[in-house]
Order: sequence, then C-alpha cells, then structure tokens
Amino acid sequence: MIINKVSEELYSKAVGYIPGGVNSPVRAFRSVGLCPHFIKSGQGSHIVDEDGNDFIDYVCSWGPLILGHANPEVLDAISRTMRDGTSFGAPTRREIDMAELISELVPSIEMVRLVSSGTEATMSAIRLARGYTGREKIVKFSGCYHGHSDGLLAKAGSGAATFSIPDSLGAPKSLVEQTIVLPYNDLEGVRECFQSMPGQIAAIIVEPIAGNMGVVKPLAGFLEGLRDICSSNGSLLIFDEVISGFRVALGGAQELYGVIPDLTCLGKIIGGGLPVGAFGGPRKIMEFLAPVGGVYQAGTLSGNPLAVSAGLATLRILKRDNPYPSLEEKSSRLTRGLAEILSRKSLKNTVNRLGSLFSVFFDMESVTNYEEAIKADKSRFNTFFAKMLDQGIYLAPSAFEAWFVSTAHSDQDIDYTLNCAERSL
Ligand code: KE4
Repeated sequence: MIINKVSEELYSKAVGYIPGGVNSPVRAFRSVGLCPHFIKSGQGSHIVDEDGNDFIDYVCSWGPLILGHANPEVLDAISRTMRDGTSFGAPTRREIDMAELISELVPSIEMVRLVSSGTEATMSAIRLARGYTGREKIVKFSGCYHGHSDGLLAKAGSGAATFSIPDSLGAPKSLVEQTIVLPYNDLEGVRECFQSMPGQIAAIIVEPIAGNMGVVKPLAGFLEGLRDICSSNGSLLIFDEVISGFRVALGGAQELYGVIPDLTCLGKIIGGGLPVGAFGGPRKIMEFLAPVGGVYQAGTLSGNPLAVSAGLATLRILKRDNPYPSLEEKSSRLTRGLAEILSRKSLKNTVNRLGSLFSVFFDMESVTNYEEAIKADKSRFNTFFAKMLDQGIYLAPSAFEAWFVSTAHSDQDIDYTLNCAERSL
C-alpha cells in the first residue's frame, strides 16, 4: 500500500504558489483523480517519491530519458561541462558538434536551430514555413499535440485532450482560424482540404507517429500521401518528431517509414533530460531564418552548454550502442503480456506500439484516430492506473499519453510489471 502523506502535504503547499501545484498541467493527476507524487530522485528505471515509495517509471520524464534516470555517462558530461560555466550567450564549439550529429543521424536535416523546448521548435517551424511560402494557413490533426503556442492549441492532444479542452482560452480566434484541424489518418480529407484552398496552405504539421492521444500509428500510405500532397501544392511537410525522434529509430519515424519531411521538429531525447528542442531541414529553407533571412526566431538559452552536453552524450550513446533491438524485444514482451492478460480476462483492448513507445486502449478493438481514441474506456484506465501505482508502477496519469521503455528497464522490471497488471485487472 503506497503512503502518499508527504506528497499530499507538499501538494497542499504547492497549490498556494503554483497554479494547480504543477508547472505542467498533465502532472497534476487530475485526469486520474489522485494527488500527484512529488518525486525526490531517479536511478535507471526507478523513481523514488518524497514518502520513500519506489516505482518502476514508464513516464521517463515524458520521453527524454530513453537511457533511464541519472545515466552515469550523461551526468559525467554535464558535470564536466558545468565546471567551465553554465551559459555564455555566445556560440560554442559544442553546438556545432550537436548540429553535425543531428544532421548525420537525420539526413533530411541539413541545418538545425536549437531551442529550449518542443513548443519552441514547432512554433518556430510553423513561422518559418509561413515565411518561406508566404502563406498563412496550416493543417494539423485532431489529437496531435505540438506544444502550447497559440495557433497549435486547436483540438490538441496530450493535456488539452485529457482535460477535453479542444481549444484553449486565450488563443486568439484570428490566429486559430488559420489552423485547419483534420482527422488523423484521413488522407481523403486532407486532399479535399487542399483542393478547397489552393495555394493558401503553408504547411502540414503532423506527429508521424502520434503519441498524444495515446499512441496512434499512421495507416499505410498516410505519410506518403501527405508528402505527395505537400509537394504538389508547394506546401511544407513538417514532422513533429519531438516524441518519435531517436525513440522509434536512430533516424526517427522518417527513417522507419522512409518519408522525408521538409522540416523536422525535435525535443525530449535530444536534451537527455535537460531543456533542448530543435528544428531543421534543407539549407534553402533554414537560411530564411535570422540573422541570414527575414524570419525572426531567438532564445537566450538556446544551445545552452549544459543542456547540449546532456543531449550530445545521449545521442552519442544511442549511436554507439544501438539499443533499439533490445528496446524492441523488451517492449514487445511487455505489450504481448499485457494484451494476453487483458484478453484472458476477456477485456476488449488494443495495444498500439512502435518500438519502446506504446499505449493501451481499454474497450476498443482498434484506434486509428482521436475520434476513436476518446471512445476508449477512461474510467477503466483510471482504475488500472491507480492499482498499478499502488503496486509501484508509475504510468502516465492519462489515457491520452504513452508508456516509454528505457534501456534501463530490466527483464525483472518487465516481469514485475506484468504481475502487477495481472493483479490490477
Ligand atoms: P514541450 O514544449 O513540452 O517540450 O514539447 C511540446 C511537444 C511537442 N510535440 C510533441 C509531439 C509533444 O509530445 C510535446 C510535449 N509532450 C507532452 C506530453 N506528451 C509533454 C508533457 C507535458 O506537457 O508536461
């Protein structure tokens, strides 16, 4: 039985100073109706909260920690860097190393601009696409979440979906009107949209593997179709690979599906747990950015030495060790086990997985878009979540998020998780 006493005390103090007691809404556990646990430390695949409860962690900071918590090589890179200072507001050698490595691992990225979050990356990529094409409209898909910039908070996934706030207060109507929201995996709908607005659409932004309505994979031909539609309409295809980048393959979803976007947005893993985002693409587009071109974008801590050293160390380890086959093996064993337990208990379910990224939908046979995802049995998820938490398994506190497996998750972790699922269901 998990004691949550200290966390409850901390939470009651936190809500006095921080809206909802958290610095990011989904952490508030509101969707699952529980008090959030204040985390004290993490090591490998485990986190420990302020009451001393130990959990196997499948949130992994919402994706960045593909190597697990406090990876020794990553910590070593940060500590070596910080001895020379933390930030200069000037170019550093390390930023070239990072740009070169990203470009090597994601060949469609000839040039890259580092920022401090995924939101900044997608917001800037959209502005760049508008500046490059001279057009204003953008297309996104319901259930996809691309961070919280005004124009992208239309039928967003993740926190917004969890709170079923399809559009956010405060996002100017004039701006959101420029955002067209279509159903994910509906290629015909995209075609019709472009036919109805010839020459007006600057870009499509898409999670090539959606991770913010639960995990939803592209149907065969969907990404290829988006590529063709953008190419024949002079619009840019933007892949938001903040989750999928370096997660599903070293080259991300674009390597896996062989579909090349015009711009790619990155985040999470490329910061190794510190704040880094990035967006990149061909030189002919990227050089529209200031100070070369007329699209302004900036950031005090963009390319921050500490954050870049953590990200560089992480990417170098992924390149050196190629953990993807073992991540695949561990994650498939976990999802097969979960599906088998659910089926044995004759609980209808579907598990959408790609590599070490997956989610479980209760009471659904298949989920290929947001409209289907929201039909999944949320209350059963919430009961499952609470019972797993009580046994020391820390899942994302929302049916609209993903499970993340790291290189630090052991076979024992997987076995124990399956035992807990057996008891929870
Ligand atoms: P950040 O600004 O939170 O670094 O990144 C925004 C973002 C952009 N694109 C995708 C595909 C994303 O998933 C995200 C952020 N993901 C959420 C949860 N899936 C972060 C968790 C949170 O909001 O606290």
